[in-house]
Amino acid sequence: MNFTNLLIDVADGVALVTINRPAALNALNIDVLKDLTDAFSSLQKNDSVACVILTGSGAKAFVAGADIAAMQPLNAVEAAHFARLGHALMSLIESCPKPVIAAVNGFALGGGCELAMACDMRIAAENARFGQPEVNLGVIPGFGGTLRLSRLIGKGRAKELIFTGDMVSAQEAFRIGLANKVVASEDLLAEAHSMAAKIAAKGPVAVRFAKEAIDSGLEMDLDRAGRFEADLFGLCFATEDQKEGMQAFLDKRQAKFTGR
Ligand code: DAK
Repeated sequence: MNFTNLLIDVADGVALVTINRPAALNALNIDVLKDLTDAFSSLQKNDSVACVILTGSGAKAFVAGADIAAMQPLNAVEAAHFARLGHALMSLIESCPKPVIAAVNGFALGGGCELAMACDMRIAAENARFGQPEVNLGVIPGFGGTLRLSRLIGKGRAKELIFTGDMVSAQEAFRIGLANKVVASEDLLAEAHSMAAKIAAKGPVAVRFAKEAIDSGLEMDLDRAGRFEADLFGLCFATEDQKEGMQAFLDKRQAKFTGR
């Protein structure tokens, strides 16, 4: 896979996807959105990939937002097209059958914060800054920020961040549940790889079902969500991994999962 705006490295079941536009702090223009869409479409079908890490190149930014220079002249129809591309990408990442970890190595603003929130987990370097500063530019978050931020940190805090456009530090992001953990900048990728390796060693079907149960379950009432979880639990028993996982426990040995 070769992309103009991305670097992709696959090793030991983990794909590292690096957005590579450091001169513009990895801002998302149409080409980056399309590259990311193609990359995730391909990675989700790649059997040698169990987990994906998404990060930005350079020490300063994960993604400093949608590309303001590219957006400024858009008319309403073009802006809606741009927003749809962004929404489709966020949904693709969110519904990716493999867990996606955002390794946030600096500014995650606007579309960058939205991209990080579409990932399953966010590990923040201590220099990370999160925010939805769109109101400073006369627009609102356009790639699902109003939806995902309020679901992640609650309505009141999401409104405060979106209405004020304030940035929060990595520590504050951790405190309010936007970041899963904060690590020293030099340890960021090692931490992300360590989490990814831990996940990659589990039964891939079980991890995928767990992601589905959490994401879809949160959008249902408890009754339906409970039945959905029970169905997915039942489906696990149609896999070789369930037999192997439980047999390995009984044999007091490490399970060897195959994803079947
Ligand atoms: N877009 C384009 N270029 C950007 C950029 C961005 N979002 N952020 C930074 N850059 C560029 C700068 O222009 C500069 O380029 P040169 O001047 O060197 O050519 C280079 O990156 C380095 O940036 P700075 O010189 O500004 O670096 P500083 O350290 O001084 O400041 C900063 C870093 C992150 C605080 C600052 O760059 C900044 O405030 N950037 C903008 C952050 C921001 O507002 N992000 C939100 C973008 S709006 C929608 C669809 C989507 C969206 C909304 C609606 N619809 C279609 C409905 C989403 C909107 C957004 O994401």
